[in-house]
Amino acid sequence: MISLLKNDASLSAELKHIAEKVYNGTRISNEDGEYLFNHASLSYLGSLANFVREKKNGDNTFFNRNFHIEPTNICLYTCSFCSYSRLIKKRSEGWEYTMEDIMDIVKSYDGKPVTEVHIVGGVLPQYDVTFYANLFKNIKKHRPELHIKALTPVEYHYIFKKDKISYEEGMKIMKEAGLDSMPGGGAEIFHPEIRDKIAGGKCSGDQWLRIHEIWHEMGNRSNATMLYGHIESYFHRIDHLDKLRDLQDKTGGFQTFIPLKFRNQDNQMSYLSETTHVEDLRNYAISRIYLDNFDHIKAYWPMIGREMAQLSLSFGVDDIDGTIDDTTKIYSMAGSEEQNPALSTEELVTMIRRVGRKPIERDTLYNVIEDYTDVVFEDDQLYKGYISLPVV
Ligand code: V47
Ligand code: SF4
Repeated sequence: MISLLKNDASLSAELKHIAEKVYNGTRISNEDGEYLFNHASLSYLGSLANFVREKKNGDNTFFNRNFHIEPTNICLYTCSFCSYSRLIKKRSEGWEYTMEDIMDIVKSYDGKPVTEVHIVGGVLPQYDVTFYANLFKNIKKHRPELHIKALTPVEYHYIFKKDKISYEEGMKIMKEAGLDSMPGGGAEIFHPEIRDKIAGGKCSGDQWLRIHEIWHEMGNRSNATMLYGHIESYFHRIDHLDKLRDLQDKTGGFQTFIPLKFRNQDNQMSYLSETTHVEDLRNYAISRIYLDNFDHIKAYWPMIGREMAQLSLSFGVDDIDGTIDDTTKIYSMAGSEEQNPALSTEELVTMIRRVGRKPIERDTLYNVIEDYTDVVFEDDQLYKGYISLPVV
Protein backbone atom coordinates (compact mmCIF):
# COMPACT_ATOMS: atom_id res chain seq x y z
CA MET A 1 0.00 0.00 0.00
CA ILE A 2 2.82 2.38 0.89
CA SER A 3 4.66 1.96 -2.39
CA LEU A 4 1.34 2.12 -4.21
CA LEU A 5 0.84 5.65 -2.90
CA LYS A 6 4.37 6.80 -3.58
CA ASN A 7 4.31 5.61 -7.16
CA ASP A 8 0.73 6.43 -8.05
CA ALA A 9 1.01 8.46 -11.27
CA SER A 10 -2.37 10.09 -10.71
CA LEU A 11 -1.22 11.78 -7.49
CA SER A 12 -0.11 15.41 -7.55
CA ALA A 13 3.49 16.20 -6.61
CA GLU A 14 2.20 17.77 -3.38
CA LEU A 15 0.32 14.63 -2.32
CA LYS A 16 3.35 12.48 -3.11
CA HIS A 17 5.53 14.78 -1.06
CA ILE A 18 3.13 14.71 1.91
CA ALA A 19 2.96 10.90 1.73
CA GLU A 20 6.76 10.79 1.72
CA LYS A 21 6.85 12.94 4.86
CA VAL A 22 4.33 10.79 6.69
CA TYR A 23 6.13 7.56 5.85
CA ASN A 24 9.42 9.08 7.00
CA GLY A 25 7.89 10.31 10.25
CA THR A 26 8.38 13.97 9.28
CA ARG A 27 5.78 16.40 10.63
CA ILE A 28 3.44 17.88 8.02
CA SER A 29 3.02 21.67 7.85
CA ASN A 30 -0.15 23.72 8.14
CA GLU A 31 -0.06 24.25 4.37
CA ASP A 32 0.15 20.47 3.93
CA GLY A 33 -2.81 20.04 6.27
CA GLU A 34 -4.94 22.50 4.34
CA TYR A 35 -3.82 20.91 1.08
CA LEU A 36 -5.03 17.54 2.35
CA PHE A 37 -8.44 18.98 3.27
CA ASN A 38 -8.77 20.57 -0.16
CA HIS A 39 -7.30 17.94 -2.46
CA ALA A 40 -6.80 14.49 -0.96
CA SER A 41 -9.12 11.59 -1.75
CA LEU A 42 -10.63 9.47 0.98
CA SER A 43 -8.62 6.42 -0.06
CA TYR A 44 -5.32 8.34 0.00
CA LEU A 45 -6.12 9.74 3.45
CA GLY A 46 -7.23 6.34 4.73
CA SER A 47 -3.94 4.74 3.67
CA LEU A 48 -1.80 7.41 5.32
CA ALA A 49 -3.88 7.68 8.49
CA ASN A 50 -3.96 3.91 8.89
CA PHE A 51 -0.19 3.82 8.50
CA VAL A 52 0.17 6.31 11.38
CA ARG A 53 -2.47 4.52 13.48
CA GLU A 54 -0.79 1.15 13.10
CA LYS A 55 2.66 2.62 13.76
CA LYS A 56 1.41 4.08 17.03
CA ASN A 57 -1.13 1.52 18.21
CA GLY A 58 -1.01 -1.53 15.90
CA ASP A 59 -4.50 -3.03 15.75
CA ASN A 60 -5.22 -2.10 19.36
CA THR A 61 -8.57 -0.38 19.70
CA PHE A 62 -9.47 1.03 23.07
CA PHE A 63 -12.72 1.40 25.00
CA ASN A 64 -13.65 1.86 28.63
CA ARG A 65 -16.53 1.29 31.03
CA ASN A 66 -17.89 4.67 31.93
CA PHE A 67 -20.99 6.69 32.71
CA HIS A 68 -21.79 10.39 32.51
CA ILE A 69 -23.38 12.81 34.94
CA GLU A 70 -24.80 16.04 33.54
CA PRO A 71 -25.61 18.12 36.64
CA THR A 72 -27.76 20.61 34.73
CA ASN A 73 -28.86 21.53 31.23
CA ILE A 74 -29.62 25.13 32.16
CA CYS A 75 -26.86 27.45 31.05
CA LEU A 76 -25.89 31.08 31.22
CA TYR A 77 -24.35 30.84 27.77
CA THR A 78 -26.13 30.52 24.46
CA CYS A 79 -23.74 28.67 22.14
CA SER A 80 -25.44 28.49 18.79
CA PHE A 81 -24.60 24.82 18.19
CA CYS A 82 -25.99 23.66 21.53
CA SER A 83 -29.23 21.66 21.44
CA TYR A 84 -28.90 20.60 25.02
CA SER A 85 -29.02 23.75 27.10
CA ARG A 86 -32.11 25.64 28.17
CA LEU A 87 -31.76 29.34 28.79
CA ILE A 88 -31.98 30.48 32.35
CA LYS A 89 -35.35 32.08 31.51
CA LYS A 90 -36.72 28.69 30.51
CA ARG A 91 -35.46 27.12 33.70
CA SER A 92 -38.57 25.03 34.29
CA GLU A 93 -37.86 23.02 31.12
CA GLY A 94 -34.54 21.73 32.38
CA TRP A 95 -32.97 19.89 35.31
CA GLU A 96 -30.71 21.10 38.12
CA TYR A 97 -29.39 18.25 40.23
CA THR A 98 -28.51 18.75 43.87
CA MET A 99 -25.45 17.20 45.51
CA GLU A 100 -27.72 14.45 46.78
CA ASP A 101 -29.16 13.77 43.30
CA ILE A 102 -25.66 13.47 41.86
CA MET A 103 -24.44 11.21 44.65
CA ASP A 104 -27.52 9.01 44.11
CA ILE A 105 -26.42 8.55 40.48
CA VAL A 106 -22.89 7.67 41.60
CA LYS A 107 -24.29 5.20 44.16
CA SER A 108 -26.52 3.58 41.53
CA TYR A 109 -23.27 2.21 40.03
CA ASP A 110 -22.22 0.49 43.27
CA GLY A 111 -21.16 -3.06 42.46
CA LYS A 112 -21.02 -2.33 38.71
CA PRO A 113 -17.62 -2.58 37.05
CA VAL A 114 -17.32 1.01 35.77
CA THR A 115 -13.95 2.76 35.97
CA GLU A 116 -14.77 6.36 35.04
CA VAL A 117 -17.38 9.04 35.66
CA HIS A 118 -17.47 11.85 33.09
CA ILE A 119 -19.09 14.99 34.53
CA VAL A 120 -20.02 17.95 32.35
CA GLY A 121 -23.06 20.17 31.89
CA GLY A 122 -24.38 23.72 31.78
CA VAL A 123 -22.89 26.70 33.62
CA LEU A 124 -24.91 28.10 36.54
CA PRO A 125 -23.90 30.16 39.60
CA GLN A 126 -24.83 27.54 42.23
CA TYR A 127 -22.33 25.09 40.69
CA ASP A 128 -19.26 26.89 41.98
CA VAL A 129 -15.80 26.02 43.29
CA THR A 130 -17.19 24.91 46.66
CA PHE A 131 -19.93 22.78 45.07
CA TYR A 132 -17.60 20.96 42.69
CA ALA A 133 -14.81 20.53 45.25
CA ASN A 134 -17.33 18.99 47.67
CA LEU A 135 -18.75 16.83 44.89
CA PHE A 136 -15.32 15.43 43.96
CA LYS A 137 -14.55 14.80 47.65
CA ASN A 138 -17.87 13.03 48.17
CA ILE A 139 -17.35 10.80 45.12
CA LYS A 140 -13.83 9.88 46.25
CA LYS A 141 -15.06 9.17 49.77
CA HIS A 142 -17.75 6.88 48.41
CA ARG A 143 -15.71 5.15 45.68
CA PRO A 144 -12.01 6.09 45.80
CA GLU A 145 -10.97 4.10 42.72
CA LEU A 146 -13.54 5.70 40.39
CA HIS A 147 -11.69 8.04 37.99
CA ILE A 148 -13.23 11.51 37.96
CA LYS A 149 -12.97 13.09 34.49
CA ALA A 150 -14.78 16.34 34.98
CA LEU A 151 -15.58 19.83 33.71
CA THR A 152 -13.90 21.85 31.01
CA PRO A 153 -12.16 25.23 30.94
CA VAL A 154 -15.61 26.69 30.18
CA GLU A 155 -16.77 25.84 33.73
CA TYR A 156 -13.36 26.34 35.35
CA HIS A 157 -12.86 29.80 33.84
CA TYR A 158 -16.34 30.83 35.04
CA ILE A 159 -16.11 29.46 38.60
CA PHE A 160 -12.57 30.69 39.25
CA LYS A 161 -13.44 34.16 38.00
CA LYS A 162 -16.53 34.20 40.22
CA ASP A 163 -14.41 33.32 43.29
CA LYS A 164 -11.65 35.71 42.19
CA ILE A 165 -8.98 33.01 42.22
CA SER A 166 -6.30 32.32 39.62
CA TYR A 167 -6.43 29.33 37.27
CA GLU A 168 -3.43 27.90 39.13
CA GLU A 169 -5.08 28.16 42.54
CA GLY A 170 -8.37 26.86 41.20
CA MET A 171 -6.92 23.79 39.50
CA LYS A 172 -4.96 23.00 42.68
CA ILE A 173 -8.20 23.04 44.69
CA MET A 174 -9.85 20.74 42.14
CA LYS A 175 -6.90 18.35 42.15
CA GLU A 176 -6.85 18.18 45.96
CA ALA A 177 -10.59 17.55 45.98
CA GLY A 178 -10.16 14.48 43.73
CA LEU A 179 -10.25 15.58 40.09
CA ASP A 180 -8.28 12.99 38.09
CA SER A 181 -8.44 14.29 34.53
CA MET A 182 -10.16 16.80 32.27
CA PRO A 183 -12.34 15.86 29.30
CA GLY A 184 -11.82 17.59 25.97
CA GLY A 185 -15.02 19.62 25.73
CA GLY A 186 -15.50 23.35 25.31
CA ALA A 187 -12.75 23.64 22.69
CA GLU A 188 -15.19 24.13 19.78
CA ILE A 189 -13.09 26.16 17.30
CA PHE A 190 -10.36 28.27 18.89
CA HIS A 191 -10.08 30.93 16.19
CA PRO A 192 -11.96 34.06 17.40
CA GLU A 193 -13.45 34.66 13.93
CA ILE A 194 -15.58 31.55 14.50
CA ARG A 195 -15.59 31.20 18.29
CA ASP A 196 -17.08 34.66 18.81
CA LYS A 197 -19.97 33.72 16.51
CA ILE A 198 -20.79 30.25 17.85
CA ALA A 199 -19.68 30.36 21.48
CA GLY A 200 -19.38 34.02 22.35
CA GLY A 201 -19.08 34.92 26.03
CA LYS A 202 -17.53 31.72 27.25
CA CYS A 203 -13.78 31.24 27.72
CA SER A 204 -11.62 32.13 24.73
CA GLY A 205 -9.48 29.65 22.82
CA ASP A 206 -6.37 30.98 24.57
CA GLN A 207 -7.99 30.60 27.99
CA TRP A 208 -9.05 27.03 27.14
CA LEU A 209 -5.47 26.21 26.15
CA ARG A 210 -3.99 27.94 29.21
CA ILE A 211 -6.13 25.96 31.68
CA HIS A 212 -5.07 22.69 30.02
CA GLU A 213 -1.46 23.85 30.09
CA ILE A 214 -1.62 24.55 33.83
CA TRP A 215 -3.29 21.21 34.46
CA HIS A 216 -0.59 19.41 32.44
CA GLU A 217 2.19 21.30 34.23
CA MET A 218 0.76 19.96 37.50
CA GLY A 219 1.46 16.47 36.12
CA ASN A 220 -2.04 15.59 34.91
CA ARG A 221 -3.67 14.46 31.68
CA SER A 222 -6.57 15.72 29.62
CA ASN A 223 -8.29 15.32 26.25
CA ALA A 224 -8.98 17.74 23.42
CA THR A 225 -11.88 18.11 21.00
CA MET A 226 -12.79 20.13 17.91
CA LEU A 227 -16.38 20.87 16.93
CA TYR A 228 -16.34 20.85 13.13
CA GLY A 229 -18.73 21.00 10.20
CA HIS A 230 -20.62 24.24 10.81
CA ILE A 231 -19.40 27.71 9.73
CA GLU A 232 -15.66 27.11 9.99
CA SER A 233 -13.35 26.70 7.00
CA TYR A 234 -10.48 24.24 6.59
CA PHE A 235 -8.14 27.07 7.59
CA HIS A 236 -9.89 27.29 10.98
CA ARG A 237 -9.68 23.53 11.50
CA ILE A 238 -5.94 23.53 10.81
CA ASP A 239 -5.45 26.57 13.03
CA HIS A 240 -7.22 24.63 15.83
CA LEU A 241 -5.08 21.53 15.31
CA ASP A 242 -1.96 23.70 15.15
CA LYS A 243 -2.65 25.18 18.58
CA LEU A 244 -3.22 21.73 20.05
CA ARG A 245 -0.05 20.33 18.46
CA ASP A 246 1.97 23.27 19.80
CA LEU A 247 0.69 22.84 23.34
CA GLN A 248 1.26 19.09 23.16
CA ASP A 249 4.90 19.76 22.14
CA LYS A 250 5.22 21.85 25.26
CA THR A 251 3.49 19.65 27.85
CA GLY A 252 2.79 16.18 26.41
CA GLY A 253 -0.34 16.16 28.60
CA PHE A 254 -3.03 15.40 26.00
CA GLN A 255 -4.06 11.79 25.70
CA THR A 256 -6.56 11.75 22.89
CA PHE A 257 -8.08 14.02 20.27
CA ILE A 258 -11.81 13.73 19.63
CA PRO A 259 -13.27 15.37 16.52
CA LEU A 260 -16.94 16.19 17.24
CA LYS A 261 -19.24 16.40 14.22
CA PHE A 262 -21.75 19.26 14.42
CA ARG A 263 -25.24 17.77 14.73
CA ASN A 264 -27.95 20.14 13.62
CA GLN A 265 -31.18 19.23 15.38
CA ASP A 266 -32.91 21.84 17.55
CA ASN A 267 -30.26 24.50 17.80
CA GLN A 268 -29.62 27.98 16.42
CA MET A 269 -27.62 26.56 13.51
CA SER A 270 -30.21 24.00 12.39
CA TYR A 271 -30.31 25.75 9.00
CA LEU A 272 -26.86 24.27 8.24
CA SER A 273 -26.63 20.81 6.76
CA GLU A 274 -24.45 18.26 8.48
CA THR A 275 -21.17 17.01 7.04
CA THR A 276 -21.28 13.84 4.96
CA HIS A 277 -19.85 10.57 6.22
CA VAL A 278 -17.02 10.93 3.71
CA GLU A 279 -16.14 14.33 5.17
CA ASP A 280 -16.22 12.85 8.69
CA LEU A 281 -13.79 10.09 7.72
CA ARG A 282 -11.51 12.57 5.93
CA ASN A 283 -11.50 14.73 9.05
CA TYR A 284 -10.55 11.79 11.30
CA ALA A 285 -7.79 10.83 8.90
CA ILE A 286 -6.31 14.32 8.57
CA SER A 287 -6.43 14.74 12.35
CA ARG A 288 -4.50 11.47 12.72
CA ILE A 289 -1.91 12.50 10.12
CA TYR A 290 -1.48 16.06 11.42
CA LEU A 291 -1.39 15.41 15.19
CA ASP A 292 1.83 13.40 15.16
CA ASN A 293 2.36 13.99 18.89
CA PHE A 294 -1.03 12.66 20.03
CA ASP A 295 -1.10 8.97 20.94
CA HIS A 296 -4.81 8.47 20.30
CA ILE A 297 -7.70 9.63 18.10
CA LYS A 298 -11.17 8.89 19.42
CA ALA A 299 -14.45 8.44 17.54
CA TYR A 300 -17.15 9.16 20.09
CA TRP A 301 -19.80 6.64 19.09
CA PRO A 302 -22.84 8.35 20.72
CA MET A 303 -22.16 11.33 18.45
CA ILE A 304 -21.18 9.61 15.19
CA GLY A 305 -23.17 6.37 15.51
CA ARG A 306 -21.78 2.90 16.06
CA GLU A 307 -21.36 1.91 12.40
CA MET A 308 -19.44 5.08 11.57
CA ALA A 309 -17.33 4.46 14.67
CA GLN A 310 -16.49 1.05 13.22
CA LEU A 311 -15.60 2.54 9.83
CA SER A 312 -13.44 5.23 11.45
CA LEU A 313 -11.12 2.49 12.72
CA SER A 314 -9.74 2.30 9.16
CA PHE A 315 -9.20 6.08 9.05
CA GLY A 316 -6.83 6.72 11.93
CA VAL A 317 -9.10 6.16 14.93
CA ASP A 318 -7.99 3.78 17.69
CA ASP A 319 -10.50 4.55 20.48
CA ILE A 320 -14.30 4.52 20.51
CA ASP A 321 -15.02 5.69 24.09
CA GLY A 322 -17.15 3.61 26.38
CA THR A 323 -20.25 1.83 27.58
CA ILE A 324 -22.01 5.16 28.45
CA ASP A 325 -25.10 3.39 29.83
CA ASP A 326 -27.53 5.93 28.39
CA THR A 327 -26.32 8.67 30.71
CA THR A 328 -25.68 11.53 28.28
CA LYS A 329 -28.25 13.66 26.49
CA ILE A 330 -25.93 16.05 24.61
CA TYR A 331 -26.01 14.12 21.35
CA SER A 332 -29.42 12.52 21.43
CA MET A 333 -30.86 16.05 21.84
CA ALA A 334 -28.74 17.24 18.89
CA GLY A 335 -30.11 14.58 16.54
CA SER A 336 -27.65 11.69 16.76
CA GLU A 337 -28.90 8.34 15.51
CA GLU A 338 -27.98 6.99 18.97
CA GLN A 339 -31.02 8.11 20.95
CA ASN A 340 -30.31 6.01 24.06
CA PRO A 341 -26.57 5.44 23.92
CA ALA A 342 -25.59 2.31 25.82
CA LEU A 343 -23.33 -0.56 24.80
CA SER A 344 -22.25 -3.56 26.84
CA THR A 345 -18.62 -4.62 26.99
CA GLU A 346 -19.53 -7.58 24.75
CA GLU A 347 -21.06 -5.27 22.15
CA LEU A 348 -18.06 -2.92 22.12
CA VAL A 349 -15.68 -5.86 21.84
CA THR A 350 -17.70 -7.37 19.01
CA MET A 351 -17.92 -4.07 17.12
CA ILE A 352 -14.14 -3.74 17.22
CA ARG A 353 -13.48 -7.38 16.42
CA ARG A 354 -15.86 -7.41 13.44
CA VAL A 355 -13.70 -4.87 11.63
CA GLY A 356 -10.54 -6.84 12.27
CA ARG A 357 -9.06 -4.94 15.21
CA LYS A 358 -7.99 -5.93 18.73
CA PRO A 359 -10.43 -4.86 21.48
CA ILE A 360 -8.62 -3.54 24.55
CA GLU A 361 -10.43 -2.33 27.64
CA ARG A 362 -8.47 0.60 29.09
CA ASP A 363 -8.77 2.83 32.09
CA THR A 364 -8.97 6.60 31.53
CA LEU A 365 -5.17 6.90 31.44
CA TYR A 366 -4.83 4.12 28.82
CA ASN A 367 -3.55 1.47 31.20
CA VAL A 368 -4.72 -1.87 29.82
CA ILE A 369 -7.43 -3.49 31.95
CA GLU A 370 -8.15 -6.45 29.66
CA ASP A 371 -7.13 -7.55 26.20
CA TYR A 372 -10.23 -9.18 24.70
CA THR A 373 -8.53 -10.45 21.54
CA ASP A 374 -8.94 -14.09 22.45
CA VAL A 375 -11.95 -13.87 24.76
CA VAL A 376 -14.85 -15.90 23.37
CA PHE A 377 -18.45 -14.89 24.09
CA GLU A 378 -21.22 -17.42 24.26
CA ASP A 379 -23.57 -15.75 21.81
CA ASP A 380 -21.63 -13.85 19.19
CA GLN A 381 -24.68 -13.93 16.91
CA LEU A 382 -26.34 -11.27 19.04
CA TYR A 383 -24.33 -8.63 17.23
CA LYS A 384 -25.25 -9.34 13.62
CA GLY A 385 -26.21 -5.71 13.00
CA TYR A 386 -22.72 -4.35 12.75
CA ILE A 387 -20.53 -3.97 9.72
CA SER A 388 -18.54 -7.17 9.42
CA LEU A 389 -15.37 -8.18 7.69
CA PRO A 390 -15.40 -11.59 6.01
CA VAL A 391 -14.49 -14.11 8.71
CA VAL A 392 -10.71 -14.14 9.05
O1 V47 B 1 -17.95 21.07 24.12
C1 V47 B 1 -22.42 20.30 21.92
C2 V47 B 1 -20.05 19.42 21.77
C3 V47 B 1 -18.94 18.90 23.67
C4 V47 B 1 -23.14 19.79 19.93
O2 V47 B 1 -12.94 14.01 26.59
C5 V47 B 1 -21.84 19.33 20.08
O3 V47 B 1 -13.38 11.90 26.40
C6 V47 B 1 -21.92 18.47 17.97
O4 V47 B 1 -16.42 17.26 24.86
N1 V47 B 1 -23.16 18.92 17.75
C7 V47 B 1 -19.02 18.13 24.97
N2 V47 B 1 -21.23 18.66 19.11
C8 V47 B 1 -18.69 16.66 24.78
C9 V47 B 1 -17.21 16.37 24.86
C10 V47 B 1 -16.72 14.97 24.96
C11 V47 B 1 -17.52 13.93 24.53
C12 V47 B 1 -17.03 12.63 24.65
C13 V47 B 1 -15.80 12.35 25.20
C14 V47 B 1 -15.01 13.41 25.64
C15 V47 B 1 -13.70 13.10 26.25
C16 V47 B 1 -15.46 14.73 25.50
O5 V47 B 1 -20.01 18.49 22.84
C17 V47 B 1 -19.09 20.38 23.72
C18 V47 B 1 -19.39 20.69 22.26
O6 V47 B 1 -18.19 20.84 21.53
N3 V47 B 1 -21.42 19.67 21.31
N4 V47 B 1 -23.49 20.38 21.09
C19 V47 B 1 -23.82 19.59 18.68
N5 V47 B 1 -25.03 20.04 18.45
FE1 SF4 C 1 -23.77 26.07 27.82
FE2 SF4 C 1 -21.98 24.26 27.07
FE3 SF4 C 1 -24.33 24.46 25.76
FE4 SF4 C 1 -22.48 26.39 25.49
S1 SF4 C 1 -22.25 24.21 24.84
S2 SF4 C 1 -24.71 26.67 25.88
S3 SF4 C 1 -21.56 26.41 27.54
S4 SF4 C 1 -24.06 23.81 27.90
